[in-house]
Amino acid sequence: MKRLTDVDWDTWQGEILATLVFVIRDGKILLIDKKTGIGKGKINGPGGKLEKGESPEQCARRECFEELGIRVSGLQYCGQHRFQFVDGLSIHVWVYRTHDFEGVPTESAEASPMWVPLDDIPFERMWEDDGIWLPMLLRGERFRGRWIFDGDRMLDYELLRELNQE
Ligand code: 8OG
Repeated sequence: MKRLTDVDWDTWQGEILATLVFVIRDGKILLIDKKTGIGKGKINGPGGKLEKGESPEQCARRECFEELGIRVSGLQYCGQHRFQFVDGLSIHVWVYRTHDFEGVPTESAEASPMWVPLDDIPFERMWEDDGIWLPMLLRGERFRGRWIFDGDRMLDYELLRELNQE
């Protein structure tokens, strides 16, 4: 499995369901140095796996609180990604942005927070795909991505822009 066409996307279901949240305020984006889990050592937005019975939005809020101690609200849905790894792992990720939160982002066992200027995002320390779709999120465009990864290495992808309608 190396290309998008090697996967039957009609029947594809992520074995892991997860979320990502990007808080943007005063020209800066809130990122984390991820200390555990998938993508440990990379810079990312807060987020994580859905728990049983949880909606993606509930998961997004819970993860922001668990990882950084902040209460986010006003989450705007930005898009979805389907990640297929060649070893069989598959992850379906719902992505949100917001500028509303309460509390002070604080380091936890899972994450260390950083505010980064929007024109200085450290893409070289992030997942390879982020440099492709995060600019769309910043422009307020909605997206739908499908990606093939071999470990950290991106092998193939398709990124579509969606109409901004629910
Ligand atoms: O629970 P855990 O933190 O391990 O969940 C995985 C997190 O990693 C989840 O927030 C989704 C996120 N994630 C991937 N792949 C990618 C990716 O390619 N880019 C970004 N930005 N995040 C990813 O699983």
